[in-house]
Amino acid sequence: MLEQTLILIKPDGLTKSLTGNILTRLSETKLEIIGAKMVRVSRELAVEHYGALKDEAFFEELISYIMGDYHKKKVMALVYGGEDAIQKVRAICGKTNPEEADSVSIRGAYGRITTKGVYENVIHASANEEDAEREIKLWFTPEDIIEDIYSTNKNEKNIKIKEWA
Ligand code: DAT
Ligand code: MG
Repeated sequence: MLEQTLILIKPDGLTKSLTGNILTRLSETKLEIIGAKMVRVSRELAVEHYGALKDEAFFEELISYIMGDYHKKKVMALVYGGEDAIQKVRAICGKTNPEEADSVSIRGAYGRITTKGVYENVIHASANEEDAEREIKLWFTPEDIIEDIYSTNKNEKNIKIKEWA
């Protein structure tokens, strides 16, 4: 099935200069990059993204980690699209726990668990279709993405946006 999936190169991935390595690994999937940007993650965005985990003991550490409190304060957000994009990307990322992830997967090769118990697993990838749609709509506007799979509305309102001076 034609799908889109959200990928985040997390702050540890950027601090460790792994962007090139991770994008090279992802290119093995033969999927297309259809959106890409650098994001400074606000607490609101972090909490919304990981909302399903809010009752977990590790939640606050997870929010600090994705906001870049332990690394560079930035994340690279990408949307990849193509046949079975969600599973193809998840497979190459490896398991959530970097110690359990296959050692040739991205998380297995580059991730670690800190002494505080934070899974620094360098990459996020949407887990299923429902998460993918929610996450893509959270991190990107339709204008940021070069191929629509979700329906959009034409905005007739005159919204103030920043423009180059
Ligand atoms: P995934 O990122 O593989 O979709 P998830 O959605 O269950 O995994 O969890 C989101 C993130 O939360 C995960 O990338 C790392 C962190 N996390 C999950 N389980 C954890 C645990 N038991 N201890 C510490 N961090 C955990
Ligand atoms: Mg998940």
